[in-house]
Amino acid sequence: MLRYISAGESHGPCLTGIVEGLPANVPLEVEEINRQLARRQQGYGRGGRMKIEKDRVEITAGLRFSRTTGSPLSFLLHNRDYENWREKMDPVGKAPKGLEAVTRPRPGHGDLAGGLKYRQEDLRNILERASARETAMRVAVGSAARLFLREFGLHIYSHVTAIGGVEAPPLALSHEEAEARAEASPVRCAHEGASREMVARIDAAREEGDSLGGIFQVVALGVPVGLGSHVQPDRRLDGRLAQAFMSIQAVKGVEVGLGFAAAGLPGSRVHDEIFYDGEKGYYRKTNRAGGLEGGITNGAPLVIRAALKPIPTLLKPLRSVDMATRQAFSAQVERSDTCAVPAGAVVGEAALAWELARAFLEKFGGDSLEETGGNYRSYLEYLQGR
Ligand code: EPS
Repeated sequence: MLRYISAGESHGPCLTGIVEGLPANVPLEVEEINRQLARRQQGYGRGGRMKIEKDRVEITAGLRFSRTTGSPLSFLLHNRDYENWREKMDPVGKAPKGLEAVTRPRPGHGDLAGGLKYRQEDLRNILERASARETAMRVAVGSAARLFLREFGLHIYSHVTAIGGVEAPPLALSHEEAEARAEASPVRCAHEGASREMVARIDAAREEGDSLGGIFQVVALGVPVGLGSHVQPDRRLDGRLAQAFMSIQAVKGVEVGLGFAAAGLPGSRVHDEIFYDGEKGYYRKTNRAGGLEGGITNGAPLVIRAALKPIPTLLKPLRSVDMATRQAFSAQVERSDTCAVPAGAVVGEAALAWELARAFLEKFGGDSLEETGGNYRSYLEYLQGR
């Protein structure tokens, strides 16, 4: 069983992640994990915090000479910003005199609900962990999962399809080309014209002190038929992916394949007809299902989209109520991201990698990479004969 848990506040000393269940002998290049962390920090529309941080993972357990040993892996990401927050965020000792509590919940954040639920007078104790800073660790552990999947030829990429109402037209590009163009775009959008418009829309929103949401698509290639299962709700891979994507901060909707568009089309234009060829075996001419049928991967590329709401920390004031005085106020904020959709796409890649690695290990098992590989190859041989 592959699992992980993380801890860490946005302005605390560090984020910590423990991963258990990756087989032994998986090559994990720390530089590759760092490359993914850097990708998450980029994207037009990010705010001042990203100029402070330069995320690099420190792996302190479970890895020896760049190979997993099968023991739990321990990941550490330092928050450079902690230097500026030491007084307010020290995990030990006593609160400094005159420490100002956060009592003004920001609409759209977990502040109010979390503060009430956990009986916190200082909402910082909620917002620090609710922050999307946590996604840095999701990318670190997702990148380890991705390196494992790479051993079996799986590849994941993403592109942004909409920001602030600017929609990229549907692409008639190969996966390779879509990926290359997205990587070259400041907003991870594979359509050049739309990419420029998105940048302009972000500039306009920043001027107005507003924020923008959008949609990103994540694709996994080389996924074998048979990951996930139809037999229980919690084993359906589409359900698990929905959870993994919905739990990314600011994600408000998830689609698989045609997604919501399927609701408005007749069945004859939704389902992917099945064909057989002596060489290829079973195949489809379309992939409207997005690679999942019955909660099981069907061998086609996995296609997941997620919609992000605009970041709720606005420079433009929104009305709220101070929890200390119950008085109405409207707050001005000093620092925020205008748009985090490109970063969200990179987090989405990590979420997909993680869930696929889990499903892969459930199907093929193995305590060492060699054992997993042997099981995988024997399954592929069996499929050859079908
Ligand atoms: C975030 C607020 C901003 C973002 C942060 C998420 O941080 P700060 O409050 O320090 O300006 O930059 O994202 C990250 C730190 C990150 O690494 O992505 C929030 O409130 O969710």
